[in-house]
Amino acid sequence: MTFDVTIPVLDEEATLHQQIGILHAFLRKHYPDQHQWQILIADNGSTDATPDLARELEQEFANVRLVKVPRRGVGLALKTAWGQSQADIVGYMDLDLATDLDHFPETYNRLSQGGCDLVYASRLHPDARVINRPLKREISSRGFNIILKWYLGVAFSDGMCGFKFLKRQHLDRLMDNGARNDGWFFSTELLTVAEWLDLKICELPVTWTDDAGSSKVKILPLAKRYLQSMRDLKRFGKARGML
Ligand SMILES: Nc1nc2c(ncn2[C@@H]2O[C@H](COP(=O)(O)OP(=O)(O)O)[C@@H](O)[C@H]2O)c(=O)[nH]1
Ligand SMILES: [Mg+2]
Repeated sequence: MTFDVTIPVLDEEATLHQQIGILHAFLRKHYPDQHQWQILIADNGSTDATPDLARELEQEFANVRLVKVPRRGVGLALKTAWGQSQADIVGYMDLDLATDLDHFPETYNRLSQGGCDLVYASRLHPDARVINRPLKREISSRGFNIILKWYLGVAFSDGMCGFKFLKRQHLDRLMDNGARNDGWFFSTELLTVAEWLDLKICELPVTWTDDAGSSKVKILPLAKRYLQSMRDLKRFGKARGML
């Protein structure tokens, strides 16, 4: 099966070249056929040298592509990149490669032959290993997922982890049924709507190494937006009779 790995980026000039190099070398080693896969760098509104560096990476590697997105937002970046994709499997991971790359082959196998429709990384499964996570992120992540379970009645363990892959054939249905957010909440919507649609969702306990210093996430404003988005999603699901 073919696959596209999307990396959403915003002002990542300091690490873009190095991290894409690591990812490309890893994928090349495991999937030597360079026509089987692409890396899509989805940039929306970087004001530093990120787009120029991404262009250089396009020159360096035949299967790396820059996807330019007109407005800000990780959800919008992913929807744009996946919308242009022709691959059987689409998904994303964070540029900091916080989720250990060794989980990718297992993800691919479970989608291509394991009967899974969507595979997501979980940091909250008892078998996950989480390294260097600041206490406030750990607490907010657990709290957020508890609220999700209670408010939306979902069964998945970790809505926000930046490592998810799915069969592209399901994407339109997911988006038509509520996975629409332009921001970070899109990541959680994907799992929620996949549950509503009875897709086969597979949880992957992962090794996750936080690089908290580089995080762009501001917890309080984000939490407020999440809560609003949760309410909108619940309304949408109810109106559609899915919940
Ligand atoms: N396209 C896009 N990417 C973003 C945006 N904000 C963050 N990112 C990227 O999303 C990924 C995760 O960001 P990060 O700050 O590490 O989040 P954290 O690990 O949850 O603290 C990185 O690859 C960022 O470059 C955004 O507004 N648009
Ligand atoms: Mg990070």
